[in-house]
Amino acid sequence: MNEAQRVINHFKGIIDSTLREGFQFSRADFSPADQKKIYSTLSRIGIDYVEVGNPIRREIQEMIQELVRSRRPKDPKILCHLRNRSRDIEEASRCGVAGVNILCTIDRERLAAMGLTREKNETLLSDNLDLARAFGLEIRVGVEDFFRQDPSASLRIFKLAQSKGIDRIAVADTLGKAMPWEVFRRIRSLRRRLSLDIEVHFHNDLGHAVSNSLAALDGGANWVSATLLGIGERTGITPLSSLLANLFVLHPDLARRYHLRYLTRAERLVSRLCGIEIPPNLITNPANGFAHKAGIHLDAIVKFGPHKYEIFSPEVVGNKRNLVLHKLLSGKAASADTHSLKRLFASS
Ligand code: HCA
Ligand code: CU
Repeated sequence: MNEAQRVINHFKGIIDSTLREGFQFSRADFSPADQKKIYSTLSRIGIDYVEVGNPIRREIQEMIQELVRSRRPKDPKILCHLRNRSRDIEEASRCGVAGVNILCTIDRERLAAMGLTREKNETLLSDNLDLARAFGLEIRVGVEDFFRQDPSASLRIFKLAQSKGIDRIAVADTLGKAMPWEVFRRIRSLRRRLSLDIEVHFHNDLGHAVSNSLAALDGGANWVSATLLGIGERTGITPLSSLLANLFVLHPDLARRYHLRYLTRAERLVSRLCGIEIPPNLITNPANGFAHKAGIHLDAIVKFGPHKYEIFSPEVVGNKRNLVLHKLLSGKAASADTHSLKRLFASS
């Protein structure tokens, strides 16, 4: 089996965290109405799960309840992101969400500040998993800052989760420090030791979030956490459009399960709400995502068609082609009839 097939065989779905991790982006402050718009845009794309914040904050709780009330059966399932605390689980259950994403810290100093040892934390987790189970919630347990923590301590948390029959474990690269080859190796090792689903969450501090997500899928991960535009804490996490574009390239049939043509519109919505441009390195950027400027590129496009310099056509992600004629760069193409050139290759 080659890498592309392995990635696709392991992949089960996407957990969008624009309403949780994305809310932690310095420029984000989504009103309840904005959040409903984001949720429905994610639903249109066909996203499997949407992660929301912790309902112990009243405003967040009201928002979650509103999403749950207006949710239609085919809309993404809603997951609350929680700490390893019984109170959080009780509040989530009261909201009527499908499940909980519990995040555990195993850092000794952080635990000590909460009056906990690793052992006490594990007992607490065990009780909280029973509680969430009793409420009939789907459960995921994640380890924060996985790549800097002691592997055996993480494995103990995951084994405990597995023994309780929970649905997924999650690996969070909280600082965005992991390298793709390390991700592949560590996830493959977890895959060999555990039978339950693995979710991954990669930050983008070093620019590896997308590659790391793919390396994790290759190693045996099943679920990927992403946000529209990739927004989140600091430089954010895996951008949804990049992730889906990769899956489309690896396996066009699988990515047809998602409606990629809504991606540009969805990322434009979030860019507008945050008061920023769509970053130029995203395929959904309307000005440059599919812009062609170099003479060599334009010439090949004229002679053979846009596929010579496009990985797929802009319509796939709901974007548009943009031919940029510049007297210094475009060579002969620049002297061609601009209008007919543009008409010929402008996408609808
Ligand atoms: C954070 C928490 C988190 C959690 C990820 C997860 C991280 O730092 O805000 O629960 O999967 O990156 O560790 O986003
Ligand atoms: Cu994060």
